[in-house]
Amino acid sequence: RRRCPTAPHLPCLPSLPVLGSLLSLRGRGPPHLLYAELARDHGALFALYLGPHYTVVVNDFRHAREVLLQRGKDFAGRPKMVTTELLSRGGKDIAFADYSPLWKSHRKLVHSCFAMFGEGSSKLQAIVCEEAASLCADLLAKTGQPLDLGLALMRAVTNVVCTLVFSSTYQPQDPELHRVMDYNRGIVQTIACGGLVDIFPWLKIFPNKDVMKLKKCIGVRDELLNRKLREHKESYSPEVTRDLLDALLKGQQGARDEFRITDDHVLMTAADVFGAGVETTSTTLLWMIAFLLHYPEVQERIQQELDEQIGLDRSPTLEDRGRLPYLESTLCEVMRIRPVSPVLIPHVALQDTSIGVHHIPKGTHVLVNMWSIHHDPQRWGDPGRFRPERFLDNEGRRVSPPWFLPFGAGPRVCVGESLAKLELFLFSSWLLQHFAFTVPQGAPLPDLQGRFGVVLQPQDYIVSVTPRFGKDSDPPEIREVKPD
Ligand code: HEM
Ligand code: PLO
Repeated sequence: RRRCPTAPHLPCLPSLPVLGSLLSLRGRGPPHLLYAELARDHGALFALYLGPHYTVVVNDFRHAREVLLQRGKDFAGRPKMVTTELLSRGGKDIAFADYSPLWKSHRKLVHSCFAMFGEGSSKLQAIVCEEAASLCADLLAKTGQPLDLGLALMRAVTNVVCTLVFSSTYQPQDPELHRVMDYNRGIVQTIACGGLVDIFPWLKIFPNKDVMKLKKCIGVRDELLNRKLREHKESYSPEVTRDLLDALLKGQQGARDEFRITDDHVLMTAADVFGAGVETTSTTLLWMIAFLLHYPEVQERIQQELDEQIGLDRSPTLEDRGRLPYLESTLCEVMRIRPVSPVLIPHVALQDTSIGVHHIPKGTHVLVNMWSIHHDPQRWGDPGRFRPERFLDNEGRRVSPPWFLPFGAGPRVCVGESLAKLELFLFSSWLLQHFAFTVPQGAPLPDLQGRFGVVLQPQDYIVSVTPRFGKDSDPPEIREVKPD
């Protein structure tokens, strides 16, 4: 077994000049499973060369806690990759931008915008409930026929972020909505997926099918974003902050020179929030329904809890959060067993530092394999089984162990965490209060393996929805939630 010269006790995969350790990795399935398998042979922390890049792979909680939290600042960098540089115009966004003072103030600005629109204010709840109501109406019209939930869910979550970012929404048949879904799909499948151009940047000089597809999708996205920004600038007034785009324009004007973000930063931030907001939430909800089809007893128990705590006379609101621990623990279990981001966006060591007893030189790439952490048999009994009860204590109260980290942690923690949790709670409670989800007759159960990309998505599947209220009882009243 090879050792790394800088960390003699850290196992290192065999590597060749130029190729690095690629020969040990080729054709062996999606990276999260491959790294989990390598961790079984080499230990939870090992190193490899992805092309020229010395990369350390973290597979257990103890090391992840050091990288993300205890020495989070040391590891807050991001590598430059061909695909993410294209997507973010050279790192002018939040997620794929390397650490810098400008990035720090930019991230802070986005955080404060979120605080203004979301989290504490009931404006966000009103937006989500309106979309949840529209989603339920959409599904009600399709009862009895097998359907692909993806489309309806995608519209609902897209409209939430569209309202937050641009103050606009889409009708179901809007061709622009379909364009957005198409370009997102293309980007998810090609961006930062450990593809060869990200490992060997010089490959970009050759025609490459994936890079061409990515460029085309980015072109479609940019046309849409440019139009939105133009319209906002035309109607901008400093007295009213309609949405995130207005707040960013305002933040841009107020800042000192060295912290002033450019128009490109504003656009790329909108793109991040729009992209992350849509793909992650819709994917988690799709995984949830897929698992509920496999585990109908879990679905029934959630519905029993909804019936007891809320009934059919009113719709769930955020105040009901503490009253629905089983629903909440099911959402946690979904994010544990199928983390949307099974391998976090790569981190980079900004200075010489360490993980465990091992020295980590500045510039080392670090991959945190959340899949391994969420499937560690030492921490989770029977990790392959879908068991929401693991997030409940003996009294039925919700508990969350520190090694459950679906949003990451530390300086690079997800900026949308509270928005995501709020949306997941409201959408899932509205959906399960209104409908029973079953596998259409003759159709197979959804595949639970997932389609690999930057986000781990389920394969498309179809489902039947049946309203849970009979002919004699009215559906729950959809009451408007008034903003403060
Ligand atoms: C980063 C998970 C929803 C915006 C991340 C990271 C994870 C994550 C694991 C990376 C942490 C790291 O690199 O160490 C999730 C999950 C979601 C979700 C599981 C929903 C179920 C959202 C939403 C938004 C969002 C709704 C925006 C509105 C971002 C951004 C970053 C990020 C901008 C980059 C942060 C940075 O690099 O500093 N998210 N996310 N996410 N997320 Fe989320
Ligand atoms: C989703 C497709 C969009 O077109 C572009 C985009 C922007 C931000 C990305 C997001 C995609 C996927 C999920 C990511 C998010 C930033 C943080 C989030 C990677 C590629 C996660 C889960 O880490």
